[in-house]
Amino acid sequence: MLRDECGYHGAQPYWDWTLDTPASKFIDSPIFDSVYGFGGNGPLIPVNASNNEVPGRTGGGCVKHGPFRNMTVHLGPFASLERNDQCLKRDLAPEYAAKFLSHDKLAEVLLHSDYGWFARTLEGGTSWDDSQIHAGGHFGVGGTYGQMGDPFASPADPIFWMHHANLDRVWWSWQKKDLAERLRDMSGPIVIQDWSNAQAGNVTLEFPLSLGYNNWDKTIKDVMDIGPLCYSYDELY
Ligand SMILES: [Cu+2]
Repeated sequence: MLRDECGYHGAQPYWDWTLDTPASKFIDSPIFDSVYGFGGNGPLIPVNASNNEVPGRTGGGCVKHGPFRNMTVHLGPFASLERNDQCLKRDLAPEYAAKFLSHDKLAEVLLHSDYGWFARTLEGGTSWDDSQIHAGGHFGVGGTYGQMGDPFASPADPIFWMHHANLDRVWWSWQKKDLAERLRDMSGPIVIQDWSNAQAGNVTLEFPLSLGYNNWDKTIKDVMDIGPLCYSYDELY
């Protein structure tokens, strides 16, 4: 639609966060540039004791610079279905981000030979010490108060799409290391973090993907190969 209806002829960008580590480089990353990027941090808001403080958070308020400074987010916090207009917020956590978005952490993920361990390693655990690259991008940008740290409202921050495009690039990089095998390798819990399958079973290649609004119902099997999805990556890890 961007190409056909809006005349867009550029690429779909991704955020290679490994380039923005160590922590001393994070806040000055070009992705947060206020002219050429997505704008940066919000001003520091002291943490409320009832909130789960992301280690080393530095912001929390409304994004004040860049193209999204006047953006209104309608959803959130969390699973609320009520319209709730608010500003776009960021709460950058450089030390946390750099710890979990490093080349070393990425290497741990890519080392696995089956998808189940690849995905489980990419997700990490539920404590701040036990995160991994997925959480690294979310809480490194969203901290305690930014939308990126909210599992429901995070897609409201345009940076979300850059982070998830890169996670897709990580997955494709991993698949390309043994493509014939890995185009068919799928597992993992249906319910998030339910590694012991206490709440539901594992996904399979037949698992349905409903894109509702986009009127496109497929199964996981149909999206294992990015070739038929008509895109590729300029560089793989
Ligand atoms: Cu995510």
